[in-house]
Amino acid sequence: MALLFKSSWDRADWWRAELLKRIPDLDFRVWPEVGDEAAIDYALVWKPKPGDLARYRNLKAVFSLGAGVDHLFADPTLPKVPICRLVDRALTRGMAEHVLTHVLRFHRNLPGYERQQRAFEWKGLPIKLPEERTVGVMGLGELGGAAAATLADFGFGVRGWSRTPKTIDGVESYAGGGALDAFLSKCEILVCLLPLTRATEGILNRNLFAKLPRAACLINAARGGHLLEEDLIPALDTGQLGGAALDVFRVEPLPRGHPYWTHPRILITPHVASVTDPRSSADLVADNIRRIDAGEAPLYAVDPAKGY
Ligand code: NDP
Ligand code: OXD
Repeated sequence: MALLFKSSWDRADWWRAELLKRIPDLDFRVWPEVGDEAAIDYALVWKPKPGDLARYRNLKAVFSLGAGVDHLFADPTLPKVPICRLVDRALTRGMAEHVLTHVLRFHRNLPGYERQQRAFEWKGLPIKLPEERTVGVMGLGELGGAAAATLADFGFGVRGWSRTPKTIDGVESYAGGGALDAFLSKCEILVCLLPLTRATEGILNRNLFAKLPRAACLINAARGGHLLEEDLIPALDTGQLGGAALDVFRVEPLPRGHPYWTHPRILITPHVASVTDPRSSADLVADNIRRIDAGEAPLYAVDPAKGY
């Protein structure tokens, strides 16, 4: 069986080594050395160009090299085969770590101390206990659910928002559009871990910011498309938002002249909140290949109607 690998970000040699350990007879092909297109059974891809996948007419499934599948559904010619996302304990742990790091940074007011240091100022800033701080997580799936649980274990007051209600120890669940305002009303730190779909595109906008407590901080580790870019700086400059930690952007890498680079209240990381590691992620891809070959349904196939 043949698998086509295409990504300008992930390491083909690492994936080849990890997948061949699990399926020694796998014919692992790296784009553009595709060979006979009709022989390709599986595609393992990150951000293929629209139209790229339609040429492989015997595809049995498409595997995303990430948890998100928005990069695949952006293609109107996407083959009608199972589209599987990555779910992996290392990816989940990495995201929980990213979220905890940034929540603690805002919670302990490190941005304030960085500003004071530049002004040679020696002054303690107000401090709160974690249980006096409310953190809200938008999206309580594999990643958001684990991040929320980690924050709750740490002692924060945690609430989460998802499409359907959730039961997670220490996390107050808010579900559906009707509960969004109530959810937002107490979030001093807001974490976005939603998938990018038609329903969530641009959800982080000035109307939403206005519903947060004043000086709330934003952590966006989901997708750049969730944020209405032009609404962020005005919200920071008026003090409605106190700070933003952004890992994802509409255009990546973030263009050199973009105002986010130099804004004093924005911290940028280059889409590294949690990075796919083939040493663990190859388990699911190999498992799914075996399942499909045995006529079974693959794991973590997304619902095209929902888009995630
Ligand atoms: P999941 O599909 O497991 O979870 C998605 C969550 O969002 C679910 O709780 C779902 O609700 C909720 N949701 C979806 N649509 C809506 C909506 N319209 N209103 C309210 N809630 C909604 O995804 P993951 O947790 O695995 O991943 C989340 C995203 O994180 C990925 O799509 C990707 O964009 C991003 N990501 C970013 C990385 C980075 O390094 N920056 C790394 C990996 C992922 P319900 O449970 O009710 O269905
Ligand atoms: C992902 C990502 O979706 O890396 O996994 O953004």
